[in-house]
Amino acid sequence: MNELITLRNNIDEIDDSILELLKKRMEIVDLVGQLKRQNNTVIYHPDREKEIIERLGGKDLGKLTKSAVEAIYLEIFGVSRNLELPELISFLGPEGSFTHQAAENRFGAIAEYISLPNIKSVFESIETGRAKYGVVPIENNQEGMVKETMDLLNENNLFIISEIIIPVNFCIATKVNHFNDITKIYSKDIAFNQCKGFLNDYFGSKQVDFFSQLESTSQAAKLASEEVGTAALCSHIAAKIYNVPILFDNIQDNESNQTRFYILSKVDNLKLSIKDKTTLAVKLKNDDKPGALLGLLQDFESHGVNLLKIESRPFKDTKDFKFWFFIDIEGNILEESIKKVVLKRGDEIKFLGSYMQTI
Ligand code: PRE
Repeated sequence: MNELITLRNNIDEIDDSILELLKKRMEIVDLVGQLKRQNNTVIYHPDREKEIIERLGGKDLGKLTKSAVEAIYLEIFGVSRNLELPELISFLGPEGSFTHQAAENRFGAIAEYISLPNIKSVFESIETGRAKYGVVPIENNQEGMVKETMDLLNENNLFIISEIIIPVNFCIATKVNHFNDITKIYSKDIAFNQCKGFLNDYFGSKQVDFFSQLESTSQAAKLASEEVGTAALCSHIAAKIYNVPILFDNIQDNESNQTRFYILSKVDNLKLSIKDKTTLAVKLKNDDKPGALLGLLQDFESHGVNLLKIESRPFKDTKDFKFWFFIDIEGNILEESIKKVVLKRGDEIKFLGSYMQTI
C-alpha cells in the first residue's frame, strides 16, 4: 500500500509540472490569438497541428505511442483554439453519428458543436456565419462518394480546408447480457448491410421484423437504452452517448471500412504542406466535341499534375443529361503548375479547396 502511495505522489508531482507547462503554453497561445485577431487571420491551422504531431511522434516516446501523443495533442489544440477564439463547429447529425465522431477527433471534446439534420443545413450554417467550420461525409471506401456533398460544393461558395479519415467500426450495444435474449435489433440500412456476416452467424434464424430499420444508428442506440430486450447496431460514440453497454465490438464484414469527411469553411485557408490535394468542379465548355475530357487530362499531364479522382455528376437544372466533373488532383493551388491549368481553363474550373492529404 505504501508503494502505491509513493507512486501516486510521484504522479502528483509530474502532473503539477505538466500543468505548469500547459499554463505556459497557453500564455503563448494567447499571444498567437491576439496576433491573429489583430491581423484578422484564421485560427485553425491543421497543417501546423499536423507538423507538431509529426515532430513529436518522431521522438523517443517511451511507453507512449504516436496515436496516444496525437490524441493528447488534439485535445490541447482544441483548448488552444477555444482560448484564441471560441468557434462553433456544425456537423451532420444526429449526435453520435460517425460525422460527430470525426468532428470530435479533429476539434477535441472541448469545442462547441451543433448537430444538424442534413448536409445542406451544415453548408447553410457556415454560409450564414452561424458556424465557423462544418464537418460532412464525402466518401466511404465501400459505398463510394456522397453525392449530396459533391453537388452542394459545386452549388455553394465554401472551401474544403481539411479531410479526416476514420475507420467505420460497428458494435452491438444492449443492456441484455446474452445475445439469445435480444428481442429486436435497431439500426440503419447501411449498418445492416455492412455487418451481414455477423448478423447471419448470430441472428440468421430470426424473422425479418427482428431487424428494425431507422433513420440513424444514434436513434437505434437511444431506443436500445429505453426498450428492454432490444439492441442497437451502432457506432461507439452512439453507444457512449446513450450509455448502452457494448456486447460485441468491431462486427463489420470488412475491416478496411473507412469514411472520409471534409471540414468546410468560408475562407480557403491556403497553406503548403508536405503532401497536398486540390479539389475542383469542372464544367467542360466544348463537351459536344470529341476529346473535351482528354484535353483537360492532357493539360494536367503536360503540367505534371497527377489526377487522384474523377467523378461525373449530372447538371440538375438542365434537361439534356449533361454532366460536370468532381476532380481531385495531387498538389496545392499555390503551386505554379496547378495555378497555370486552373487559370488556363478560366470559368470551366471552380476551385473547391487545397488541403493536406490524409493517407
Ligand atoms: C496552435 C493552435 C491552433 C492552431 O490550429 C495551430 C496551433 C497550437 O496550439 O499549437 C497555435 C496556433 O494558433 C498557431 O500556431 O497558429
